[in-house]
Amino acid sequence: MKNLNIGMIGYKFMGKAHTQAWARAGQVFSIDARPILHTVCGKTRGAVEAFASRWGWNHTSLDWREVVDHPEIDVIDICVPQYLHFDIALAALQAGKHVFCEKPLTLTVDQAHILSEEAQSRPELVHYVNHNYRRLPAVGLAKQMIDQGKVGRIYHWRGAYLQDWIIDPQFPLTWHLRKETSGMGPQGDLNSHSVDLARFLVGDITAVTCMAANFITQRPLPDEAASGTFSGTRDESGAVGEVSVEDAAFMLARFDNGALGSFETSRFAAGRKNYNSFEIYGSRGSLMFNFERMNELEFYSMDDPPEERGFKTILVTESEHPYMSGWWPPGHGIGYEHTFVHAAADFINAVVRGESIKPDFHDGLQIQRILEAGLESASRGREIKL
Ligand code: SOE
Repeated sequence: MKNLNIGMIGYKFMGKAHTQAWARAGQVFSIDARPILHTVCGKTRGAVEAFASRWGWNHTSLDWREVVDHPEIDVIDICVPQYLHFDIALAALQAGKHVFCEKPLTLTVDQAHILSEEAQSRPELVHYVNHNYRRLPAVGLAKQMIDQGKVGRIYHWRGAYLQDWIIDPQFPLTWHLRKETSGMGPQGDLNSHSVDLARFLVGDITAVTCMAANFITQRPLPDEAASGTFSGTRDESGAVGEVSVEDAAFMLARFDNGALGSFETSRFAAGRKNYNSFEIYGSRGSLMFNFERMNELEFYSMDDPPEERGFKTILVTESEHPYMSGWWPPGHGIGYEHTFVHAAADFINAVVRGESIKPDFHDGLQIQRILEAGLESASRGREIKL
């Protein structure tokens, strides 16, 4: 079996999730090539070396350009904050590498457009934006049921992606809260996932209208090296800086098939940890999903006799369910990290078979357009057509 050498840029939260995905994909699924943990890259020598030895990477690098240009490396895996995605992804495509990139694809539509064109001009390369929730068995089942007509014509999408990890005003101003490093607040970080799911399950979005809010406008400066997503450490100076992204955004959308949608996102929803949820209402039934109960999908069918109608909970752990045949017996659920394994397995197969994988950089561009239009609508106070 062919080896595929992976070069991973970044090694924190997403670096861990991706490493275990590359390592496990071939153990759990029959895939067409063997991913090799070739090189991991980061800024701080001691930390990147410690990561490599703990997680099984063969080499380390402190320079992403060296990794991108390395003749033995086939795939560039981008796990760094989004302000670094564009340069790395562009250089990787130009060096003839397949690219597996964390979301959202870029900081701006203009950058995403350039990446999408570059990818278009290199049809031999696989490019992928890691909206991992598409590869949850429950979401895959929802897609199958929609395609089988069980929900009928879709009238409504109701998405809510809520977290609470910056609700403390003393949580420091990490890169997630500055426009130059994150591009957007939860509209980019979280609604990018909801928009991806809505495009996967319902259809494309043609117009948006949105309101956004900032609840805390200044925060203590961070010790960036000691901080991560969900955990912030303040620096010792006691100085503060301006929050330059929204804290919450509530967006309404029109779909190309006539459905209406809503997308709520906030990092100020106390008690919501990773509440990535949606409801889909159609002419024959409804579906409900909430990541905090990720092994379940709720379904209401208009085809049931009226006296027996009600939401039923499907435990999505049968081997017939998407991706589940590789895992445990029925009732033995899976977790967050498994979505990354599914994405890695699909990506490897796409590379070997010369196929594309969704969502790709063209989808990443379209998602970026929708999110930016949302924030433009919030600042102008009117609907924006796409
Ligand atoms: C933080 O909000 C975060 O880690 C996102 O960046 C991820 O995409 C999401 O899956 C979980 O929350």
